[in-house]
Amino acid sequence: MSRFDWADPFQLDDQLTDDERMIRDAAHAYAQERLQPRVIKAYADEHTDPDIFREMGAQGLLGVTVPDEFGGAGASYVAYGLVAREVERVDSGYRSMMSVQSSLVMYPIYAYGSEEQKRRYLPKLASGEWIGCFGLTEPDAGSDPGGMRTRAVKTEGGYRLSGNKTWISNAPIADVFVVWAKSDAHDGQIRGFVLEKGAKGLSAPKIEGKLSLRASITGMINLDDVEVGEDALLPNVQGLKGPFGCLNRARYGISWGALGAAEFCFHAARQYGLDRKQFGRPLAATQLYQKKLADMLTDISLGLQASLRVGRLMDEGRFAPEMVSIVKRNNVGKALDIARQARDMHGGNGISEEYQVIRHMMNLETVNTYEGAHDVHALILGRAITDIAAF
Ligand code: TGC
Ligand code: FAD
Repeated sequence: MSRFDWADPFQLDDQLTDDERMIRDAAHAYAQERLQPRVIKAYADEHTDPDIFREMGAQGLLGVTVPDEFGGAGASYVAYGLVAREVERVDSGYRSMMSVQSSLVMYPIYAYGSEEQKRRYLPKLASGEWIGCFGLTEPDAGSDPGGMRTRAVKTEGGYRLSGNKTWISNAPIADVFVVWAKSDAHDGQIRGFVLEKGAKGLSAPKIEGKLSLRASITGMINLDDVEVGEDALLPNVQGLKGPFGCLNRARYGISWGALGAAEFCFHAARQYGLDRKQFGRPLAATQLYQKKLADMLTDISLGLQASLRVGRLMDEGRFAPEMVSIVKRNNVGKALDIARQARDMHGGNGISEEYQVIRHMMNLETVNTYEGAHDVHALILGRAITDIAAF
């Protein structure tokens, strides 16, 4: 028999390789030493510091799964998940910055790009010198990206792009834009294009007034007859499976990340309950308080084991997208419940920025919606179970 550790109930640590533990520890140290001290002010001021990309790049936290010949770390999907967990333990917005760059910008260029595209973009994205964004969602096409209106029209030397993307993480500070459009030269199929800041007709205004994910900048991408060369097209994929191939990776990372935020809230609620006395005893001495902690511990531990399993299958090339839907939907939904409970367990202090649980709670509302809303993942699973699409 071994001793029970409430902070690692199923001995997850033992199930990791030395490399994974090393990457996890480096991400933990960076997140706690460099991100944690600035997050409260960044969130209050709705400020995104672009230097964070360069810092993450220097720590090897961008493009963790991309081979090192292109500047990545060449590590496992489990390592990538562990990084997401450590960064999101501080703030979902910081994890968003990291995961868009890694899974939604570097991955498609690596998986679908030409050799020239890989050499031009990946090393600078890995170092954080260039910031990337991923434009799929449109004002009238969110859960249903197949309904997008953005068009690519063939020209003599390439393509002319027109349309509008919205709710795009990193867009206002991006140097590189991975944009998905229906292409008339390819039977109206969805194709990916890599655009660069400064292209004529390309603008990316900031979306103001977010009350969630305030440390991560979000914007639109307006494409007003943007002319690009043939070399902007991602040559090796067409159809919705292009963007979905990227989303599989990002959603998987989120399944780990959200549990990092949940762990922060759980640990904070535990400590608060031990420190705070009412009716002559610590809150943590009451049955209701302990039940809530027990529920949190259970959901976090089960969720981490499930993400670890999906990550191992991903590393072996044996995962199915529905597995990702299970862990994204479950872990984010549970994390949101945990953050709401932790907010309540802190009483009045729970609404203060100082205790941080309300910031996680607000962030997780976004995480529950983006990368496939909670209910949309239920419908993806429902289709797999019944063979009937109920979208
Ligand atoms: P459907 O008919 O199901 O599929 C069309 C084609 O795509 C293929 N496919 C996939 N391929 C790989 N992985 C997946 N997960 C795939 N899902 C579908 C499918 O095989 C088919 O291929 P082919 O060759 O036969 O054409 O498509 P549908 O239009 O019925 O889709 C329905 C649904 C609900 C699955 C889908 O539209 C969906 O997932 N909606 C959610 C949209 C979403 O997740 N948007 C995310 C935007 S990016 C974002 O939020 C970034 S936030 C980042 C941050 O800040 O962290
Ligand atoms: P809708 O699709 O209109 O959904 C609204 C509600 O209806 C949801 O509850 C949904 O579950 C439900 N619903 C939808 N369809 C059905 C159905 N058939 N049956 C039952 N219920 C249904 N997108 C990008 O491309 N790139 C990014 O970098 C990016 N970053 C984002 C950052 C932030 C902060 C936010 C908030 C969003 C971001 N998104 C990004 C967009 C995100 O992916 C979409 O918001 C998400 O896919 C949902 O689309 P929607 O907002 O249009 O909602």
